[in-house]
Amino acid sequence: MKKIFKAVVITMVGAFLWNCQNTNLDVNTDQSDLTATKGARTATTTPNACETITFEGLAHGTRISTVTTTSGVVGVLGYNPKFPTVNAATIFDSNKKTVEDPDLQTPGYGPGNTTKLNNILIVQENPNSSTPDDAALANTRLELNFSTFGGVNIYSMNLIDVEGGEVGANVKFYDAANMQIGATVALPSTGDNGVKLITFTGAIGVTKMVVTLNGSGAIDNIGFCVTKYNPKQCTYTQGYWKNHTSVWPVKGLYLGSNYYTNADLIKILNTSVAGNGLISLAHQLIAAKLNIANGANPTAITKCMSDADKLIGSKNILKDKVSPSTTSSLVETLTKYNEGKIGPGHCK
Ligand SMILES: [Ca+2]
Ligand SMILES: [Ca+2]
Ligand SMILES: [Ca+2]
Ligand SMILES: [Ca+2]
Repeated sequence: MKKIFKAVVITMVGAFLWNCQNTNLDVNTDQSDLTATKGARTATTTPNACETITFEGLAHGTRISTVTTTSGVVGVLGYNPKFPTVNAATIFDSNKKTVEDPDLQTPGYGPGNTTKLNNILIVQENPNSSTPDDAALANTRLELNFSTFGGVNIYSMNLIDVEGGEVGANVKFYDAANMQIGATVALPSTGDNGVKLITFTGAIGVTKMVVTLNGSGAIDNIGFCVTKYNPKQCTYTQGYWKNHTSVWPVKGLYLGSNYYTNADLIKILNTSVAGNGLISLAHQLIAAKLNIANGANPTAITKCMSDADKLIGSKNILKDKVSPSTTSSLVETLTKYNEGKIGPGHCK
């Protein structure tokens, strides 16, 4: 029964791969099968395009769905599992010592809470109430969506009042293809009324940031820069990367849900295809990911890469086998990207 199901899934995946360049196709929003693409993109950012979302200029209790920055409008969503259809993202003025939430005051009595944060962002406990009050519920989350102006590099955030049983809070970053970027970042305990500055590395090309608060708490000061892919960062073929392993910009890569070190990846590149679609796909996917890690703009193949990672799933490249017809359209598109026929162009 399980085998039949697997075969059906592979056939379905194979069928929609034919259109992997078609950006009209829906992105799979089922996050259960998202795989991490470590090997941080080394795209550059321009310092003057960097800014911080402070949530200032809005009244205590304002329900918000967007915040305007000089780079563009950022979508804001607050998810409260008790009121799943209501956007519960709410401004809380932390200058106030409220009856409901004295532990959200800044400066305050908690560890590291020495600076005025003014407005902070909470998930409202009861969206029908006009009194701002953070929800003490598991799986409340705050999402920031940067997709209207492309990818951003998220470098820091303030976290407020995450303590005790609330530990388990985390941050996830997603790219334009809704693929998770890097690993889930576990958030530390701040202590009661505590404030911590959380810094992120490798969160580049982010279109959506999801902060899951495992209870009451707040966030502020989201530091980001607009990701600028260097237009001169052209693409190289898989043959180039195979023969220039000393200049690889990563220490390893995810192919599907498995992580491979550079030694593993070199072994894969030196394995002949021999009628195995998984190997031919891995050859082009490795080259594409190395090109992107090297700063090449991934826009032309983000959907294809996402499809390729989904198709590979938990398969072991060096042990498993897939029919070449299942992977051929993906291989073709990734090869076009690596050879410069689509995307930023081949390196001169
Ligand atoms: Ca603030
Ligand atoms: Ca509360
Ligand atoms: Ca508290
Ligand atoms: Ca709390």
